[in-house]
Amino acid sequence: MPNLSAIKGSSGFTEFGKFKGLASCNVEFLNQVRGLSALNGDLRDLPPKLKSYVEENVRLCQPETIHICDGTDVENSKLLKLMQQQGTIVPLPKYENCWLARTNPADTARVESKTFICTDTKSETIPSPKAGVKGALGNWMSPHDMDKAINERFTGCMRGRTMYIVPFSMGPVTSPLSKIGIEITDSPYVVASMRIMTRMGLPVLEKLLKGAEFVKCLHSVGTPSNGIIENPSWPCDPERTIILHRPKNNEIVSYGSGYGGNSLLGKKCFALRIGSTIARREGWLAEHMLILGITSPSGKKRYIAAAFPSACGKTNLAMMTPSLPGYKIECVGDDIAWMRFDKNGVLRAINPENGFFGVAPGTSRSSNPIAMDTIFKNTLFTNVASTSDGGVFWEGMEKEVSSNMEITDWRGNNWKMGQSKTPAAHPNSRFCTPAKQCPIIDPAWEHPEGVPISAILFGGRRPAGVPLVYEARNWNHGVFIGATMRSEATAAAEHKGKVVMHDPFAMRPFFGYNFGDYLSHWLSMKERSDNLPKIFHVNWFRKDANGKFLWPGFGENSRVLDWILRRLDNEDCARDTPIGLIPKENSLNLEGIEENIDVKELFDLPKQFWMEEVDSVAKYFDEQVGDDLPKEITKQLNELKKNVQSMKD
Ligand code: OXD
Ligand code: MN
Repeated sequence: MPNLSAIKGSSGFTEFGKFKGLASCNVEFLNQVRGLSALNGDLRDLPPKLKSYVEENVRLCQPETIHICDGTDVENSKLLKLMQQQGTIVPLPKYENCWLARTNPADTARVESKTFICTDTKSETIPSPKAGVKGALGNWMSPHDMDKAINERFTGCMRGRTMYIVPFSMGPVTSPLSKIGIEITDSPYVVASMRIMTRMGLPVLEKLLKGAEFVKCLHSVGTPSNGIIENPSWPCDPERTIILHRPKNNEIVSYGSGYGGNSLLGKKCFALRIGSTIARREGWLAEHMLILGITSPSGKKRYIAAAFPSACGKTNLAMMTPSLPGYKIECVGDDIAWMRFDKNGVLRAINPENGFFGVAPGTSRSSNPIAMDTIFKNTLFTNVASTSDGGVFWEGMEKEVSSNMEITDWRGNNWKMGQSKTPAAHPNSRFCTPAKQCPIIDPAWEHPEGVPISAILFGGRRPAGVPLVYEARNWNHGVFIGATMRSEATAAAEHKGKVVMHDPFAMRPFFGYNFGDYLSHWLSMKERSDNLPKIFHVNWFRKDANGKFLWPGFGENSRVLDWILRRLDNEDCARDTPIGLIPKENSLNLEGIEENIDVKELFDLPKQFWMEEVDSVAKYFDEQVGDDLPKEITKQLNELKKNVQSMKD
């Protein structure tokens, strides 16, 4: 049995020396590695697939050195030191082990337009849009074009750099629901972030040695074709950035960006895009959902999964401080859920991640005190503003810094509260922080069997027409509600403005395969259980005619969860409407709420709005999904149309 003792004994660094000039030959490569030091035995013992994956990419990328990551503290400290020397991060002395990275301003968000899924045929990846319409459900690339894109960008792209080999697990290492990945990257920032966001290092290598399969994740920040790196502290190649996925080979290739979902390949690329294709093959669900545990005043605990588009408050809901007395919320995850029916038909979920990569602006003592109690140690901040006392600042923290504090914005310029015209923190600035630091992390958050899910919520930012909460009549209706989700665009990707976009299942940027097939897969889950979770739609963001939010949100959302739990207990507190079940009059607990709530307007269903909504959904399905739309979804749409037509004006 191979062992890792040499790596374990290496005090953190597993460097395999200088590899200049050994670009071409397999045998030579391995011989050189073997000849280097006592550590070589480990490389020799690595599973053949991993060995050849590394070897293949050394040949392609031509790094100067290789570093196999063991995930230890010693290793992490060395990487942090290196990043400081390179100017990538600065320490934040106000806190314990916290760091701030400022990116190249051209590299600040996910790039959906440059993200592709590669399959033999286009229809495996995306439904065919109607003639003359631009597809909005993902981008396809042919295998030939993918190979070409890789060769054009990756050949020699790591010259002069270290290639890090990052073994990581999505999900607890011992869980049968987890999956392993290997990220090859030339970014120490990515390594340090992956160490927070995933389980990374030796325990994963051990599992690989026992024969576990892995998803291949190749990443480079890139080198522009003219060879000039404008901002050496944050190398990237924005013009040629590309994020590629080949589901057939469980393979991800990402070039040109060091930021978030573009570079931390365990997250969106693996856990959602490749994850959803594996989930389809294996009969489970990989979803863009938070997972929370909620205990009612009677002591009964349930788990809820909720899908909201990027930057719509998943982290806030997952860490909510309930305003309703007697309720307790505990957090399992804030972004991704992998869910599978067990042999008893119970839907079990794990959070495949190990940390939170949360949007910083808007997070404050008043909006999310739990997050604020989580993030001020062992955290890597990116593109937030900094304060003269060695701390951080972003929009929403105005009451949390004294007025004489000097602030430096995310670009490194002086910034004055109330005077500067640009935001202090980039709207998509982030904290990357270990989940276990969350004071309300659920005791079962790492249970290998996952937590049992009783309800699924869909939601988005809907300023008009959509009520605070409604319940699906059954599973198929719930799938339809997920399919028709829409939300105002946010800063998480490159979209601009307040346009309301279709974002089915909050997965539009993350589908790994044809959305029509994805819908069929969801519909087929019905066969797997007699005990399906109930499905709901929520909207915390409805506004009145003056543009003021009708619902206070945050901790008050516990009132909506209370109603949902009562529905799970089959309480007779719902009434049917053309769109689904909404709370019966006075059944939403508003006791003690400070605001004046216009319940009538919150639950109003304007006929005109819903007629337009039906038309917009019908147009979207027709233009974007066409023949790939499952018949059941068409049936649900016709039913909604009929119901809406029969509404009173
Ligand atoms: C995220 C996103 O970073 O959805 O979670 O963009
Ligand atoms: Mn997300």
